Amino acid sequence: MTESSSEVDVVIVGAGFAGMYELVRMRRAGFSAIVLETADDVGGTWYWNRYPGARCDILSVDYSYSWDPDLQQEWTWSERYAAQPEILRYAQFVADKHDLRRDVRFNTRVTSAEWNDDTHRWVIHTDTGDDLTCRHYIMATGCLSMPKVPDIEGTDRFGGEVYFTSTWPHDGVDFTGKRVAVIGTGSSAVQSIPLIAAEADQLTVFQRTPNFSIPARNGPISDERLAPFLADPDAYRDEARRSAAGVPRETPLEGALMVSDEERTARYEAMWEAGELLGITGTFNDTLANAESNDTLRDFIHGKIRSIVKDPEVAEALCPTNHYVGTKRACLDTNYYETYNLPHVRLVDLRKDPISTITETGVDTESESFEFDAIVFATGFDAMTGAIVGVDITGRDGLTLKEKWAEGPVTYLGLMTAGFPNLFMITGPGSPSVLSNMMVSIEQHVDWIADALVHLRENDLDTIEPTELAETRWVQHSNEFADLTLMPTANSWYMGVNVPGKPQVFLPYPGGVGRYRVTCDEVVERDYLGFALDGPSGRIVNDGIIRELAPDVQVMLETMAEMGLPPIETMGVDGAREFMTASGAMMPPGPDVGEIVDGTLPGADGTPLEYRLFRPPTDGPHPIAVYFHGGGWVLGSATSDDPLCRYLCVHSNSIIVSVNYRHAPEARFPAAADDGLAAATWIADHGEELGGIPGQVAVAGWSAGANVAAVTAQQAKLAGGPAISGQVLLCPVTDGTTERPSHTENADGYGLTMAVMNWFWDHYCDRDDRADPKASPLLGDLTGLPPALVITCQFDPLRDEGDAYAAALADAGVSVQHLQCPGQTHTAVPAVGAMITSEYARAAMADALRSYLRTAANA
Ligand code: NA7
Repeated sequence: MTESSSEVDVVIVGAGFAGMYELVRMRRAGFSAIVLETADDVGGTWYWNRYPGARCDILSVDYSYSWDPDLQQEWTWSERYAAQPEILRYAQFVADKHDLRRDVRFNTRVTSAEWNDDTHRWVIHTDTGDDLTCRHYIMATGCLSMPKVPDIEGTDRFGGEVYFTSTWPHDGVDFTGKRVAVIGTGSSAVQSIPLIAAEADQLTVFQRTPNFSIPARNGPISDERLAPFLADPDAYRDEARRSAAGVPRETPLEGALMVSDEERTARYEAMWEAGELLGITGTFNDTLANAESNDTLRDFIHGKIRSIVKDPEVAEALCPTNHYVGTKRACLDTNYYETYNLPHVRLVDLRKDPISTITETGVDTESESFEFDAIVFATGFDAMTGAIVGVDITGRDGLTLKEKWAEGPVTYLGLMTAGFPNLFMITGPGSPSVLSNMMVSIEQHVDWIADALVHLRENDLDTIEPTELAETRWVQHSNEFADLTLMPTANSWYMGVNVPGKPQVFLPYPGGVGRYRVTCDEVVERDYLGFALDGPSGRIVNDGIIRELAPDVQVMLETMAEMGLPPIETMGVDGAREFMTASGAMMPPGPDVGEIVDGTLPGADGTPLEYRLFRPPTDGPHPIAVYFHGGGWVLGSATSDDPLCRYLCVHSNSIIVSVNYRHAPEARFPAAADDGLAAATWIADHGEELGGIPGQVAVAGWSAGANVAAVTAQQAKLAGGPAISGQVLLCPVTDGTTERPSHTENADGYGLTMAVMNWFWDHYCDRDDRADPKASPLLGDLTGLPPALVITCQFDPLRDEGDAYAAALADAGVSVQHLQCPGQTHTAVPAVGAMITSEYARAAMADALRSYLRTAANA
C-alpha cells in the first residue's frame, strides 16, 4: 500500500496495541489496510504517557500479546510491572518484527469521517489533507487517550512550566531544585509523585479525591508467579481469556462476611503482600457487590495508610471515604504513602480548601497562595468515548456519532453502533475494556472484527451494522449488570463523572471478559444475531436480543450448570427432598421479622399440618395471609420458602402463615388441594388466637403452592368460606395439559425443567384427574373470585399457563394485576437477597397483600 493510494479495504485509527494487532489480522486475511496515527511512532498510550514512574498495573507477563507465540520466547520482561520505556520498546520490537510501520501513516490525525450510503464506503479526512476511502473503518483509539481538558480556572495563565502526565516531554523533565505542584491523585499521580518528590525541592500535591492504593512490590517476577505461564503458555492464555478480568485467577468462593475477622484480615494481608490490582477486589466474591463487605476492605486499607503515614491529619486526608474500594480504579504504587512522610512534600486537601484559581505564579486555594516553578496536571482523561467522538464521525442520513451519543454511548457489544455501518470500535464503551487486562480484551475484539470482515467477504456482503433493538437491549443488559454492583455509586471516570457535562452512564461492560467472549461468539454462532448485513445478494436482518436473562439470573444459571448437578427427577423422592433442603439452607435467610411461631393445624383428613407464622415487628393485630410453598406437591415444607415469607411479612406488614400440605406421592391429588382449604379455614377461624385480625385471609403461593392458593380461593368460594380477600400467585401451575409454547421453549436450561415438572405431575395426579379444577384451576369457574396478582416469568415453562390464568380471571370479571417479568425464571423471585433484579416482583407481591388485607380489614 503506498501513500498515494486513496482507497483501501480498511482504515485503522491508532497504532497502539489494538491498531497494531488489527493490522496484522487484516494483512493475514488479505485485506488492504492503512493505519493512521497522530504520533510519530507506534505504542499508543505507551508512546504518550512518559511521566516518571509510568508503568502497567497488570503484570507484564499478562499484559503482553498472545497472538505471536514466538514473541513469548523472544521477549522477557525485566520486572513484574514493566515501566513505560520497556513497554514502548516492546511495541517497537513487534512493529519491527512484523514490519508494521510500512502500513502506518504517522503524524496523521483523523479529523472527520463520513459514511457514503451509495458507495458503501467511509471517507476519512486527515489533518495532512490526504483523504482515504475505505470499506471498513476501525477505531483503535484507546480508552484513556483523550486527555481531559483542564477544568480549573486560570490554567493558561501560569507562567512557569506546565506538564501533563498524558503528554509528557520525550526528553524527560528535570525537577531538581524546583517547587512543583501535582494536581490530581489518580493512578498517574500515584505513580509519578514518589519520583517527582525524589527530585524536586518542594512538592505540593493537590488532592480532590484520595484513591485506594496498595504496594506494587515491583521487581523481578518470582519463579512461583511465573511458573503456571511457563508450564503451559497456551493453557495459561486460554484461562486468561475465560477469566473474569483477563488474568488467570482463582475465583473466591466466599464473601467477606462469611469468614472470621482473623481469617478476613489474614487474607487481606496476603493481598497487600501480593501487590496485584485484581487481588484487591478479588479476595472475596462480594467486594464489589456488598457495601458491608467492601467496608471491611476499606477499613483494612485505611489501617495500612494510617500505619505508614506519620502525620495523622495527612493520613486521614489520604484515606478514601467517599467511594467503595474498586468503584474508582484502584492503584498500585511504589512508596506512595511513604512519600508524604518526607519533609518537603505537602498534601493539600481540596475538599477542605478548594482551588480558586491558577495564577501567573502558582495556585490559589480559597485560603492560601502557593508559588511554583512547575505544575504537573495528572487530571485524567475523557475516558472511553473521548477519543471516539473527538473525531467528527457522520453516519447514515447525516447523523453524527456525537449527536447519537449525546445521552451516553449506545453500542452493541461495545463493537458497533446502529446508523454507522462498518464502523468498529476496539474496546469501545459497552465492552469489558478498562475493567480487564486490556491486552486480552484487545485481542478478542480484533479477532472478532477480523472474522466478521472475512465473513462478509465470503458471503458477498458489503456492510454490517447492529439493529437498534440489539444495541438498546445490550446497553440495558450492561446497565443491569452494573446496577448489581457498587460501581455506579462512585464519581468515577467509569461513569463519566470526571468530565464536566459528560452524560453519566456506566461505560464499560461489567460482566467479565470470559462471559463477554462467550456472548460475542454466540452472536456469530447465531448468524450474527442483532446485526443487519447487506450486499449485492440482498439484505439479511437478523434482529434479536443476545442476552435476555437478567444478569443475576444468568450468573445463577451458569453457576448451577458448572456444578453439574444431576436432574432432580433422577434423585428419587427422598434424594430430591434432601437436595431441596440442602440448597435452601445455602440461600440468604431473608429479613428479620418480629416473631416466628411454629405450630400445627388440622388438615382436611385430620392429619396435623405444620405451619410457621411470621409476625411483623410492628404493633398488631395484623391481617393474615396464608402462604403455600413451592415444590411440585412433592417437595418443600412450611419452612422451605422462609426467605420469601419473611420478606412478605416485613414488606406487607402482615402475618404470614406458611402452611404445609400433604405431599405426593404419599398423599396424591386432591390431598394438597383439600389441605389448602382446610388450612385457610382454620387460620381464618383462629385469627385472633394467632394474634391477628380474624375473619378474612389472603392466600399466596409459589409454583405448586400458587396452584394450591388458586384452588383454595376457588374452593372457598364454592364452600361459602372462608372469606379470601385476595390471591397472590407467583408462577402458578394452573393447567395439567402442559402443551403451551413456554412448556417447549423453556423446557430446559432455566432451573425448573419440564422433565421435573412432569415428574411432579405424575407423582401428584393421575392424568384423568388433571381436568379437575382442583388440579387445574384454569378449568374452574372463575367468576366471583377475589382480586388477584398473577406473576409470570419469561423463562419459565409455566409462563403461558400463568398468563392464561391471568387472562381468564380478567375475562371472568375478576380484578387482576398481571405482572410479566422479562428476563426472570421460575426460581428467581423467591430468592430474596440473592436475585436483585426481581426485587420489583417481590415488592409487587407485598404491595398486593397489603392492599388486599388492608381493604378487607377496613371493610
Ligand atoms: P484519573 O484516574 O482520572 O485521575 C485524575 C485525577 O485528577 C483524580 O485524582 C481527579 O480527582 C483529579 N482531578 C481531575 N480534575 C481535577 C480538578 N479540576 N481539580 C482537582 N483534581 C482534579 O487519571 P489518571 O491519569 O491518574 O489515571 C487514568 C488511568 O490510566 C488509570 O486508572 C490507569 O488505568 C491508567 P477526582 O477523582 O476526579 O476528584
